[in-house]
Amino acid sequence: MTSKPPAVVRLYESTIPSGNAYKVRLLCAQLGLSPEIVELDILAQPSQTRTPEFLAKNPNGRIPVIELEDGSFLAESNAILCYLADGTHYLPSEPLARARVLQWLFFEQYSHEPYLAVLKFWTHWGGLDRKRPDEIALWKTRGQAALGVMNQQLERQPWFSGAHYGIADIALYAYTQDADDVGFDFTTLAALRTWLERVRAQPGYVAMKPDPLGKKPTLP
Ligand SMILES: N[C@@H](CCC(=O)N[C@@H](CS)C(=O)NCC(=O)O)C(=O)O
Repeated sequence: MTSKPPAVVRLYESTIPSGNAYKVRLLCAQLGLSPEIVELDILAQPSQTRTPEFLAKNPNGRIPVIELEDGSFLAESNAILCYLADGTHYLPSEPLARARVLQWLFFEQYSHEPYLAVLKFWTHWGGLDRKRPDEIALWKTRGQAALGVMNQQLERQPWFSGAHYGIADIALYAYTQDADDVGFDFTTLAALRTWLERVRAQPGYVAMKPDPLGKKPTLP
């Protein structure tokens, strides 16, 4: 008999809204989990995630990180989603269905988040003015391509997690939901737009915390 996995007691995230941390907050809300929240200033120089104390929790020096009741830590948003969703209807247990969820989690980290999240970070929190126009254009092209791939998949099935909403949807929703703010174009992506609405209608849905600057910047 396998023993019960240790419960989450604390979530380390950032003071500014982070899509990667939001994924964990959304799943926790939907699972009825309320870990203590510790917010770190990632815009500080150096970031509060680069202290020896935090590096002992995550050697990669990034949030989100969860702390478990046995005193251990787990980093990487999508690994955290897998851990928390295990044994629930947010992550199928059948091997192929589960691997297909992983397919979209890896897609999110390799082909989606590096473009949408990074462009959002440069635009909202600084750095866009130091980028060359061709660099910005490349990030925008690659991010837009990822949105096109998502739209194609959603023309075939309602959810990335399979027949039901689950963690692949949560992972991909985080940086897609407000990508139009930084210049991504949804006009031809009807399936993607209706999926965003379906995610927002899920039981236990919570929105991402607001941007403290309250602005909606656009790309030059
Ligand atoms: N692949 C990681 C990315 C985590 C990440 O990039 N975190 C950012 C905030 S969204 C961070 O902690 N930045 C602070 C730093 O790099 O010092 C994940 O999915 O959790």
